[in-house]
Amino acid sequence: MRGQPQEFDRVLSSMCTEPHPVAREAAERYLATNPGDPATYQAVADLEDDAVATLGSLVGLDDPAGYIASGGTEANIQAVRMARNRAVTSTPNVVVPESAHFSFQKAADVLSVELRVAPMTDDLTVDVGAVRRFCDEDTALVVGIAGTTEYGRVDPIPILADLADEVGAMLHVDAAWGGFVLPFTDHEWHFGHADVDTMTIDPHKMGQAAIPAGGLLARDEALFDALAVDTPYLESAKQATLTGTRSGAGVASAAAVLDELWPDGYREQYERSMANAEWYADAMGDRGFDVVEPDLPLVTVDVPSGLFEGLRDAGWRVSTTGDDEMRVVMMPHVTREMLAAFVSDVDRLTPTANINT
Ligand code: 0PR
Repeated sequence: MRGQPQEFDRVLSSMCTEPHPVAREAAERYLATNPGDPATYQAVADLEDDAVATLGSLVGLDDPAGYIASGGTEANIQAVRMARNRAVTSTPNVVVPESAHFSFQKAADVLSVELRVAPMTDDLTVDVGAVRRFCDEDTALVVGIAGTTEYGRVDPIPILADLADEVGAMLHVDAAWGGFVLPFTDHEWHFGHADVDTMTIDPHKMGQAAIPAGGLLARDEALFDALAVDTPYLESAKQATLTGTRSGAGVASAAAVLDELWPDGYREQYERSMANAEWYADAMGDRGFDVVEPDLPLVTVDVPSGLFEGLRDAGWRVSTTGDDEMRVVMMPHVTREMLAAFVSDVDRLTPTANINT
């Protein structure tokens, strides 16, 4: 077999990270199990129940319904599918913020729903006035993002919940990345803060589980009825997941790491990541760059394209937003030493970068 997986020591824009040691160990042990067939693979099905129960504690739900999906994309598609299948109209629409992850475009495409994209305000959260204008009697779902992919911002979830309620739509919160840091902030984002129906929260991002481990949660088990199909040749009668055979490795790793880190380990990680975000934002601000101040541990900085290319050439795995700002995500593998080395490369490359742009 050719090649080596990349090291994480220069990965700065990914939302994935090195799995926690307990996640890695559990993934390996459960590699050959299939939670899609719980009657045969009972042990991993029990672990999935544990993982969902702990995710419930993160998001203010006492009795959560849900499952470990292949990732945030599947969870978002399923949330749209749930709302579409429950809607009474034959021409359903879904109102999403402009900051929504591109998985909602995939959802709209495969599910034939109309996507109405509401712009952001200057604070990089959704313009609720626009959401209000876009909602009508055909709106099946309103989406809010709790930790946007590009800027780490949190939409006003309680206001979106009220707007959804006014038109009889469901409310989905995409906390795929933010869900493991938001419990340690003052934001109002979860089932306990507002009338949220469904949520995406991915253990394989900030949760430090092995890939694939996304999460879809719902306020009520009955909501999953809209997704269930009959499974005549399995011992379980119905299946509400999108995929059939699923990764027992992902499920077991999520259960193991949630058990290990919730809440104290995740709190410590949040504090470390946030301190790194503030340190890096200050360092770049001091050098005269335009910095989008971090709210969650994700920092976006406007840098000249020549500098960005220079950093890529130096081996840094960085990427940009749609507006060409360089985005650094303070994942657990991102240390202060890494950031210091990165900033010193910024210093080394800055004169060249200025000449190139
Ligand atoms: N929702 C939000 C808010 C996301 O940020 C993402 C992914 C998703 C949903 C979709 O999740 P899955 O990728 O698990 O289906 N955000 C990252 C992005 O697109 C995903 C990513 C992760 C990209 C690691 C690169 C990478 O190395 O930027």
